[in-house]
Amino acid sequence: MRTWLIALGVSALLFAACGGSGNKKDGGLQDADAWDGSDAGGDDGGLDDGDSGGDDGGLDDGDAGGDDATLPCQITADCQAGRVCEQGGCSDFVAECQQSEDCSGDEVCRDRRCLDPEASPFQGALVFNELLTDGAADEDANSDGTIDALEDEFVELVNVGNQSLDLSGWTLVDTDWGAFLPRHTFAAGTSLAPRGAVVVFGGGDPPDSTQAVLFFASNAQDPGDPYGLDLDDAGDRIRLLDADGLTVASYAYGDEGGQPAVSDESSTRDPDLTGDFTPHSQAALSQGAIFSPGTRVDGSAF
Ligand SMILES: [Ca+2]
Ligand SMILES: [Ca+2]
Ligand SMILES: [Ca+2]
Ligand SMILES: [Ca+2]
Repeated sequence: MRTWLIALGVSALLFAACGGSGNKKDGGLQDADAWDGSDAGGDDGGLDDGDSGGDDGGLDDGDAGGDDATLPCQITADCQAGRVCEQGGCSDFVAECQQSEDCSGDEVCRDRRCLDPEASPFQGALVFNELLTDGAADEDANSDGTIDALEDEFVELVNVGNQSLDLSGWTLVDTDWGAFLPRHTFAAGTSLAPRGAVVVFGGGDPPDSTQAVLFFASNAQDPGDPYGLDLDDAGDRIRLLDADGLTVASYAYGDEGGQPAVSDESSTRDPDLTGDFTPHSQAALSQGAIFSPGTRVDGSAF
């Protein structure tokens, strides 16, 4: 009898432990952190925070077993509407909060996600995938015949959501933002389809845009520093802001924290869209290429 009771107790403890660890992972929008190059990887976890016991109750119920992840996916655009891509599978959206009191710190509850109050509602829909901050690398990134330290700098962003994004009035700003003006402002009518990429070079004569990739030269009108993306080699932080000035995505490197500063080649996600940042030539499928503006590291389309 005594042995039986001990066995029952151990089973209950194991059950509670497994239930708890599963719930830690199932916050539907934890990927809102994954794309942020400046983010150390921490996640507030919304309602999961107090959820160390076996009973998750409430908002997590649909996702406890993880068995609704039936379709393989890379990004949310691979899933049906209303579902999100998490850990390689499509799953139902899981609310993080119903009200701001459910969130930690200064975060607010918006569309059932815990978000920084400065965060755009579009956060997570678009990621920084590749950046060349050292425009003096040994090849001609914008393919205009000249290697130029300002003109060949670029940022590559990809729409990883399910819907086309209207980029009208969205801006790229760097650390100097404040008294300065944006490094680039997207023109009215600029639309980016799901899985579409947009590459903004510092200047020069970029390739013509295609249906899959939009190419631009930065159009900074800053009288103090009128030209280029101004991506300092030693470190900087560049942010994409929506038309309301709220942060959609950011990437910090070097002396601004976040990722290491990379010289003579770009910094890219490996694998594309979802992976951690690495020097481009070290990405698994790059075959030593030093950058790939507008394509995956192996030169194929997104
Ligand atoms: Ca630079
Ligand atoms: Ca060039
Ligand atoms: Ca700068
Ligand atoms: Ca690329």
